[in-house]
Amino acid sequence: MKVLEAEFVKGFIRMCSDGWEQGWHERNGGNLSYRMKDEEVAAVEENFVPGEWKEIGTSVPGLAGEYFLVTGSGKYMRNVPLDPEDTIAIAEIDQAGEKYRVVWGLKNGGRPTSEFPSHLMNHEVKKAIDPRYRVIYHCHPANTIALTFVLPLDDKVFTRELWEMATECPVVFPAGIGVVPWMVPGGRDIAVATSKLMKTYDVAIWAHHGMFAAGFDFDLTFGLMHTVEKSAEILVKVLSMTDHKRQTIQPDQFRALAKDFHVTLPEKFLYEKD
Ligand code: 2HA
Ligand code: ZN
Repeated sequence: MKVLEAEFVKGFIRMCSDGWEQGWHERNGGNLSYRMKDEEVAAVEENFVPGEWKEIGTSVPGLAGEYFLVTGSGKYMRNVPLDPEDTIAIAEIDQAGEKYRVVWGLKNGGRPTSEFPSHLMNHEVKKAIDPRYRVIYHCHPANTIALTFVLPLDDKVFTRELWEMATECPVVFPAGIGVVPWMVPGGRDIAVATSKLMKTYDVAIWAHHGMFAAGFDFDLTFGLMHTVEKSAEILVKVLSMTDHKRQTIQPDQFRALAKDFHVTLPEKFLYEKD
């Protein structure tokens, strides 16, 4: 089968254009990766032309031998649907989890996203928790980023404030949201900090930069990002009108919601406010 005919590739490309249409991918901002299933590798491997092995820049032994569909460094999300063979790639991880090689795509050269170390370390953590996790998505959504200038950079505050903005939020991200303070992007340190949060959460906010989300498939991961950013948009509107909410969802109301919707909401987020 041709790579571009495979359903997982079509889903990946659609997610890139959906993110662009949301305004989350100015210039070459943001990146996406997908850990391929064995049957998906088998269906397209006849097209593979392996390139040189290169250092990942970090170690991911839990991903040895895995294949990833990933956006290219410096590539624009808005161009992915127009020319996927130039903008995305399939990369294979070596048996030590130290190196990768491009086996398809990036036909005009280049390498996987500059955030490949963060993506892979997040994938490694998520795969160990539940092998159904396959998607890691990074974007630059304006409202979430705006909040990192006014809210304390604290998991508890971000989670609680975003939960309060839309009743579906605690059901969509019951584990909460992690926050990484400002760090230099692209390197191992920010990858380590993010993957540590991914042990607990499916969402990590990078202060003054953007957001990472993890999920089982494209719909769930895009939907998660969309829900968090929508909630952030409502909070930005509220904070633009007033610094005081006249009414909001209360801790006991969250507890009642958790019971009916069969989710566990950690008590650390249901603190009493002054
Ligand atoms: O340009 O978003 O964090 C890609 C990025 C880097
Ligand atoms: Zn970024």
